[in-house]
Amino acid sequence: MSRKYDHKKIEAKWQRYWEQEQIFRAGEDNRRPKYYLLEMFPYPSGRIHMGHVRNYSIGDVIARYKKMRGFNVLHPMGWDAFGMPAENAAILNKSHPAEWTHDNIAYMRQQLKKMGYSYDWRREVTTCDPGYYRWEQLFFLKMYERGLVYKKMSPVNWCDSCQTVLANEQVQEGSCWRCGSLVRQKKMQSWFFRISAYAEELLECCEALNGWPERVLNMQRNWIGKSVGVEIDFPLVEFPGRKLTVFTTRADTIFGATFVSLAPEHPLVQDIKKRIPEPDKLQAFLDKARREQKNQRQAADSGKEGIFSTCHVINPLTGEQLPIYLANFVLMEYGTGAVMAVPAHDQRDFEFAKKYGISIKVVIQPPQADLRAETMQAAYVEPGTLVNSGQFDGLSSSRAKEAIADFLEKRQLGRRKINYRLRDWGISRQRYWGTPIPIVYCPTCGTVPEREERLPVELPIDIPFPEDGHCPLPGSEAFVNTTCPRCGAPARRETDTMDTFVESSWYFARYACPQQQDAPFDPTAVNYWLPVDQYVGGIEHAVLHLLYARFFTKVLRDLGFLEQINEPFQNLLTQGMVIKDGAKMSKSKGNVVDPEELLEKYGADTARLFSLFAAPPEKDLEWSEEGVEGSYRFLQRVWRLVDKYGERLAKLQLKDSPCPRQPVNKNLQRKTHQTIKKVTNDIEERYHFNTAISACMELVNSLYQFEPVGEEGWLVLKDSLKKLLLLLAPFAPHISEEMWQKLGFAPSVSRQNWPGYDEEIASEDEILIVVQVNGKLRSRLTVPRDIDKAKLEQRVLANERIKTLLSGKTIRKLIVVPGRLVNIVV
Ligand code: ANZ
Ligand code: ZN
Repeated sequence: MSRKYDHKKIEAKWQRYWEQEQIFRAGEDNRRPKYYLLEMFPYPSGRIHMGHVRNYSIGDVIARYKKMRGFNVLHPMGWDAFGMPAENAAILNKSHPAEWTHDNIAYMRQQLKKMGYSYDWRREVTTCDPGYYRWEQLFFLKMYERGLVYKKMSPVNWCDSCQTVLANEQVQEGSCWRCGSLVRQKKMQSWFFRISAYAEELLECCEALNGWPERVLNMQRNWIGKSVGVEIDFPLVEFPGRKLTVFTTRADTIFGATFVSLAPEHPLVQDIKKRIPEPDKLQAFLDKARREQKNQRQAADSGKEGIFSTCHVINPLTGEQLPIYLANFVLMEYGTGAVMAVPAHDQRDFEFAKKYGISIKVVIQPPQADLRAETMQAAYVEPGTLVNSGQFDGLSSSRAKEAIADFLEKRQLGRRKINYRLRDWGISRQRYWGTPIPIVYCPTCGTVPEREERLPVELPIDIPFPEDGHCPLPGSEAFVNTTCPRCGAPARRETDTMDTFVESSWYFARYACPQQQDAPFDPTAVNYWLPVDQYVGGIEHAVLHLLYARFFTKVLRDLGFLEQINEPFQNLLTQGMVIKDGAKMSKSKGNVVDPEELLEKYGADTARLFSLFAAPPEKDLEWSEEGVEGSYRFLQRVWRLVDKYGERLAKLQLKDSPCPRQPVNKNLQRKTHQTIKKVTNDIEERYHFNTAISACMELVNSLYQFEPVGEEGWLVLKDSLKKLLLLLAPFAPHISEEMWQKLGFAPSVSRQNWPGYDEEIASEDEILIVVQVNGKLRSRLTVPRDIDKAKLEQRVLANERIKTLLSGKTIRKLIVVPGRLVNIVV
């Protein structure tokens, strides 16, 4: 065995060993508790980056730790393999997206293997395989049957030069991220998943997700955006017999409404246009509003603009006529697209009223204050007591909301209503590299779902991929031409593919039975493994992926595919970013460190240790070359220790747990048990791997100070080193395996049980130290039992009594008898 720490040789050796011995293969086993550890699977972009290293190292520590704790661990890995980058790269390199993707997967797979992650590689899932996406097409069909999928005309972001719909994230300041041309809103037929049908359940279940960070839950709650309010019908003055319905959460303010604002897209605008004296001015306003991005229009600080429609409504409670304005900040997608505007109590309405000279009427008084419209500088938006509100005067806001809702419902002027901000999930993409939507258009039967027996609808691979980036599907006669599943006549296939977020919405369930041929899931396997016990991934998915996956889990449950689970991820750990020179490591910033360089120079164990040691998982991790070197030095330090004693210790038979009498030996044993306790708690309670690793470093310091004497000393040393290696194994598995073997233990350390600790041995009980000056008893001190020499001397010299005795004298010698006494010779 080599004496130098040769990381390359050692890492290759143990990776081979783990693979040969199938150490990380997982299978259902009812005798053992299961533990499903999952990291968010990567997009096969070409190479792994430091963000992956961090994410997967965190996951791997937990997986290895849980295995050592006796859990039957499932730890799979796969590829989120569809998506636009493959198409763009293919255009750039004149290759095919499939080829590019598979090459990348092959490269990244061997990179991950070099990191020594404990994946069960037999369970690898690749989402662009027909054997995977065929099940997604089946889910689509089942959802279609149940009305959970529908097609509708809706505005989308469209880039003329790229000839494609862009996701909202792909629109940057109104322009296409790829070619820079202006993106326009285009109305198109698109497919939607009815996630809104699950809004309430998705919201309610947030309460039960106590293993999730509160921050993520709040982002989900806000995204779902439940609002409890009232819809109120306002009769239209200029259109007799017709009504305008508004949605409000503040029915208590209805007496304060002084105008009504409409979304530019509201259907009533068409009627208004016909009778307005200056339709051109109105049209100019509408065109401008249309160009503005939705989010821009609603931002609190953006300019509030509007135009008077020349029409009016009647406030059903006061009988007053109120002017109708079109306003750019009212969104058609929310509520009814119409708002009763109360400038005294809504800030946007306040600013709008000031700008357009509309009156302001106070109807809510704060406690102990007398608001006046003339002197108000801003809207008063808090609850209060009603004034100027007829029969409702004197009621509190909350009571008035109920009373006014009752009043409106009784007279059929309005109704209680719950609104959600959550919109249905638009999954149509006019892209090639995605799962084909299994729908056929027949001239006689119309829109017909594909028959299950004809799945998968395979994405054709052997078609030319156009250089200008056009989607080749609509032009591929072989793909498009088919027969109607219902009548058999010639028909055409849908050429939209699904959003790639659909594949990542259920991959975690497929890992339970990736080879299953005749069904998406094997009930025994999914019932055994799901839900995921611990999910690890980036906060950037707080809403999108995590919400979609939760939705999909509930849909699959209701379709009967997953029976016993409501939620996919029991616990969620969101790791921070990897930062370099103050910015997130990213290609665009040019500050990336390629993990491959780390692997080459220092090895996987160092790369893992650094990314775990430099920060707790949720915090950002600042890249530091010195930090990497520090981790490397630490591993070498442990290596040398084992190298120094290994040969001798390998011959020594270790009895179960030594029972030392000597204080020095006892001290080391205590330190060892304290370290086990600390590392265990840091992992169990908070995943604070950084403090766990520094505890191991301290133990290594103690081991360096330790001089083994006699059989007892050597036994304690071996016991302590053995436990150190067990503690290090999840963090730096390769070197731990090698040193484990060097100490004479049979491989593999990865198969061992996590060490236990004895609370009594670990307890830091205190001892009494006798302090002498020139041999005479002068004082007694209580100190921790394992206090080191330097600290003990400090404590003695800081003692008031000793200080006075020593004043003016020179200390010639300080004799320390550990655990007993200190003698100062002056
Ligand atoms: C009258 C009122 C008075 C309002 C007041 C607020 C304060 P959330 O809580 O987010 O649901 N609103 C309704 N539909 C809208 C739309 N399509 N675009 C923009 N704003 C809209 O917000 C509900 C409130 O947002 C509603 O209550 C409505 O203004 C406005 F002192 O009605 B409120
Ligand atoms: Zn037909």
